[in-house]
Amino acid sequence: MNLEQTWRWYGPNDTVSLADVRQSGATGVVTALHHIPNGGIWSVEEISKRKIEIENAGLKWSVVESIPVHEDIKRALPPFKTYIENYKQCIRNLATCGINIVTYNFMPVVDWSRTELEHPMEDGSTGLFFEKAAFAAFDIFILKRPNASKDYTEQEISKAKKRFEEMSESERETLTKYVIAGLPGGTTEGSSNLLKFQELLDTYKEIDANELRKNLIYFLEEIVPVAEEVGVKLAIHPDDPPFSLLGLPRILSTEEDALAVLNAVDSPNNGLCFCTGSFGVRPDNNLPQMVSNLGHRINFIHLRATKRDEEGNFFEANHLDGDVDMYAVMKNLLEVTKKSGRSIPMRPDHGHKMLDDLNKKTNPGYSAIGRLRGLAELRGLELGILRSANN
Ligand code: DNO
Repeated sequence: MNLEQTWRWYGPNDTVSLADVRQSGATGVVTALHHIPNGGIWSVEEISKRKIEIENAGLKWSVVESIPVHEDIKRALPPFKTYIENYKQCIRNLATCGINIVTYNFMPVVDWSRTELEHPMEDGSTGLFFEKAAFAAFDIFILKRPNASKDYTEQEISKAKKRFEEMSESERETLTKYVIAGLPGGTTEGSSNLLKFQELLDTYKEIDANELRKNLIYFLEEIVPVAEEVGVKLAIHPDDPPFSLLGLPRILSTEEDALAVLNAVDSPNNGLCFCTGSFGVRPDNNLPQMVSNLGHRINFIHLRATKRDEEGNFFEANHLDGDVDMYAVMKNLLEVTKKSGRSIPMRPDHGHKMLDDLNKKTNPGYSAIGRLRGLAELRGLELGILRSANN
């Protein structure tokens, strides 16, 4: 059985239009009501309006990515119970409109993080890059987070210092903006200045990974019964990158982390967004094996490949390159769909900026042509595996 092919669309302001999406070969759209503030209720009226717009373009709204989880829920701070009730109402309203997969994440303060958005690739395209020394330079020398240096080795600190000294003022500003304001489509609780950002980090001082996991499980115990009742499947996105940043706890970086959350509330509605690019940054994550072990709870799939080095840097490679064994991942995903008889939606994640897109203003990682290349390669891979399995 095929995977359902979908495409992330940022809504009416996206430079890639729904008409463009229609030509990509995807049949489903992944989107969110980005104009509604975190913690607010998505009304049936607002959801329907967006849904009709998508359907008028000959597409289907397949997946919500994301309903952001308010920071107060992650910290279990009042009025978090109100925000949880609002979240339940969003789930109910989406179900009323026939939309039944919801992606979210539980990363404190910062969602996905990179240090460079247009890193030159060998072939002339550009891609997203996470440079450990640049991130540490931000943490220790720009933000000057108290005790930040405790989180790095001597060698990392001296590299970060050198990196900081090399940066121009405008490079420092750009890096700061990427980290504190967050990247488009993410759920980073944006801050306008370093002081406010540090204040936000401080609110997590007393919250370690165990505490954060407890808060996630509480949240799930509340919302999963509603999701079950109305037939909505939840899909938690892993940490990107899959390790702690800025001293913040992170709890969804490995298979063990995923199992702890999935088993704590044991329901098919409490599922995972399997993101190969996020999990793939860690060499100790065996992705094909994770697909097999977690497959029954995978409700949504992001396919992309990252390429890491020994220092902890990684860049986003083309979808079939990098460290991810995409053939084995795809093969095991198709096994999962065959066994369960359900088609899981997937989307090509983070393409390179290439060809005509190099001169356009695009959302980082979400330009059209690079993702088109990714989707085409992934569809070909899928077809090849399906056909040869049937022979
Ligand atoms: C980045 C995205 C993330 C993702 C959220 C899900 O490209 O994969 O921003 O949408 O973490 O809640």
